[in-house]
Amino acid sequence: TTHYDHAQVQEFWQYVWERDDVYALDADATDPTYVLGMFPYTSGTLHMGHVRNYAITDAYSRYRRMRGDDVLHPMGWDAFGLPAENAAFDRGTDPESWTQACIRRMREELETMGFGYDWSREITTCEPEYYRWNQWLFKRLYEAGLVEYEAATVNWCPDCETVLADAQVVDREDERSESADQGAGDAASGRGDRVCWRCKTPVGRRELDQWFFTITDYAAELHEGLDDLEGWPEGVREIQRNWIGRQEGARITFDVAGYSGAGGSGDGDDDRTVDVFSTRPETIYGATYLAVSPGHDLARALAEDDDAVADYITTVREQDPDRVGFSGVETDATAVHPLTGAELPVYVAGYVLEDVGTGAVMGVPGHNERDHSFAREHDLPIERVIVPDADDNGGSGTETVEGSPYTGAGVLEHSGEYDGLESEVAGKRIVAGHDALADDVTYRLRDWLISRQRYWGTPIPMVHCDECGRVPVSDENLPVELPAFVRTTGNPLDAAEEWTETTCPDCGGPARRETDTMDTFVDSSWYYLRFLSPALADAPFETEVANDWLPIDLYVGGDEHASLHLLYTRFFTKALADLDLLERREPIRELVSQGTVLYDGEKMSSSKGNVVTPEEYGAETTRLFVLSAAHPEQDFEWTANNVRGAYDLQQTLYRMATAFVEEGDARVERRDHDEYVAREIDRTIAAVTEEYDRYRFHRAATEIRELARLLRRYREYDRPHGDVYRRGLLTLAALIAPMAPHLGEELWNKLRGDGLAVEADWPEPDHDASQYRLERRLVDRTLEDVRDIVDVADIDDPERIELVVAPDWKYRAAELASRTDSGDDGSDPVDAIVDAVLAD
Ligand code: ANZ
Ligand code: ZN
Repeated sequence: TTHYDHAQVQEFWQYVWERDDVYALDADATDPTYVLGMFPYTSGTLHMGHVRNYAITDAYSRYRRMRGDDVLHPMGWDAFGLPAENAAFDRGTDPESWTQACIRRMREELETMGFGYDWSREITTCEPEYYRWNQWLFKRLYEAGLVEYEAATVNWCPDCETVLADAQVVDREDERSESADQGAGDAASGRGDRVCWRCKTPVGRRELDQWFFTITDYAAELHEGLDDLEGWPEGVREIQRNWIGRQEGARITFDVAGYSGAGGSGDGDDDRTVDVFSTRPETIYGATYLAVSPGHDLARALAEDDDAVADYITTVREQDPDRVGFSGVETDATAVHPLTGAELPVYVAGYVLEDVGTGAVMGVPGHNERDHSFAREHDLPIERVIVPDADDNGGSGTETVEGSPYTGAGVLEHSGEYDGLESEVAGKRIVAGHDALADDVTYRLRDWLISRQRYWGTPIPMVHCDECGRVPVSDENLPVELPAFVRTTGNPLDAAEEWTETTCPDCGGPARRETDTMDTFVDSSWYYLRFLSPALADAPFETEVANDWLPIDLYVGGDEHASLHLLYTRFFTKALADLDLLERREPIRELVSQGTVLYDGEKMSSSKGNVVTPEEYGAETTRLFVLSAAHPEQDFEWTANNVRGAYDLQQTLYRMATAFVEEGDARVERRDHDEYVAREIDRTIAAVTEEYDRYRFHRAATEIRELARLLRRYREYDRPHGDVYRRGLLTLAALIAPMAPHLGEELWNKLRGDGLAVEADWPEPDHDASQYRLERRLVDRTLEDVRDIVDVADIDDPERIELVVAPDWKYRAAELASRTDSGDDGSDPVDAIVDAVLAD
């Protein structure tokens, strides 16, 4: 039969690959090429984003393998998280069974797609063998001072009496927040009427002690390191830069006096200082008040004697952050302006954020939007100290600053000795000229809150003892395993009383286990290391192996992970390096942030019901289509037509190989156009190699199609030369095998009859192909078109003509030229073609 039965072909080769264990990493590999796709969250089914992601890593690993590399291409499961808990709650099952069922289904789907993984390295984050190392690593970070236990504000449902993850806080209209995927990573948008997903009660706020990783200790390195990540898309680096939010400015110290509280912070002094951070020190003469956040030490101290302050702090804490606005309370304290000596009022204000800068600001209403709003609301003076440069015609120079603040650069006024200076120069001089000011850099990055008051995660390995305080569980007692799941509105771990009761590792007295579990982003921050030694029993990974095998050579995933996951992974790597567990400080060499698959302009997703399942067209068609549709980083539209195109290509290649084998009808003497085709084969090998090296699968596919078309013409025209034609077909089989491995095997098998394409050597050009590697983008030119182009452009350089000439046209013309004998003198047939065209 000449019909390519994709289902049968897929099943057959998948069986052979598994039987021959072709994807297992060679046991003596010393420095394998590490290709990794972001492991999937166990949601129950693969979506088109996964398929695209894993088609990319699969094609690249197959290509590297054929180039002769040892390749590490593993797969695992991001298996903890809130959705499993919700599903279990809704369906009366437990998260463990639900997750394992999801894994079974998804693994089958991956296998159906023919993705080649070393399944002996499979890891599952919800299994104690994995999460014990989360606990172990938590302890190492704890010992290194990178873990803190601090009060933080959480969403609280007063009816269910439980903490809610951001994903469990929904708009009143919504059934459930759509982005329930990764749990509580991103902050909820906070607009509208925010209610509990389960009981629809409006959500409040609560203060709870929570566990943090102090990622901010690495802010500077995380920021600077981005410049050297040359294999990362600039867009992702920019997202990380913004996330880290480096800001240059000055730290300004204000003396504060006039309140009677003893302070409570233990420094015992009535007079204290408050540092503020400002990006615009040149506006200092416009400062008309000082404001501290409700969590600032000064606010706490003032609250002791001032009920209004205490009440305000409580109110803000319980409020939805979006409701806080520009509320604030004036205190009895005053701050001394460090340059003018003026006494400024001191406010506690909710718009000043506790963990940004120093948690305090100097209010400059004339030049800062937020300060302006605050001043309007509290009748504070608004002063203008910078006017736009006259020749800047930057606008509102004459307008009063009452109406709107002037936030641009300009020239100073009402600023003492600095009047008349350009703002940038003035800023530098002001900082240099006063002890109360110093250059400073801050980062918007916050510490990583890892506590989740949920069941389906890694238990934080700490106990609370009345005598000893917080004590880590000893290493010998890891893992702290999850107790059986119970269905409850709150945190099931709080309900597991027997589990919670334990003894203190220090004093042996009664103690309670920590019931918070870890953010699932902890699991994914170091999983890439576990793949290196997945069965290791006494450590999370082997340092020597990691030092030899890292970095990840190619990491592929969706751009929704451009900020958090990739930042956390980089943080973990640096922290592990500081713990002497690793040499490398950056885990990923090349990163591909794959684009979105669209359907009618919308993201293909199960919630929109527009998922085209791979089975509809066969796995191979889907793979080939998603790879050939666009550059991996670009979005593309799923269109039936182009899917059909990917299907037809397979049929064509299959028919060509079948016909050749069956008919065996070939010439033995070589003519000019045989040489031409032979060189085109070489040229294609060189071009496809270059495209695969840069993950430009869509361009590799175009080259492959062009060669296929040339070979077809070659054969249709006359009996082709046996060796040339056969080599052409074998080349196609090898070149397409990384993207369409089942087809690759089938062709290889037909033409060679032995060995597997997956283990074949990557083809090498017979000739020096470099001289033929001219770019050709116009593939469907006819003779007439070419003559027009040559005429219009008045081109007389044959190389430039070659740029616009399609290979199949060149073949036909080469044949024409050889028949008119113009190629017999050994001249380049392409020259002869050009002559023929021009002479016509
Ligand atoms: C005085 C000033 C004058 C500022 C001026 C800006 C403009 P942006 O504005 O995003 O670049 N800031 C500092 N710490 C803060 C905190 N904990 N909570 C809220 N705001 C805080 O951020 C820099 C500015 O944010 C800082 O510079 C500070 O206001 C404010 F014409 O200081 B500025
Ligand atoms: Zn104790």
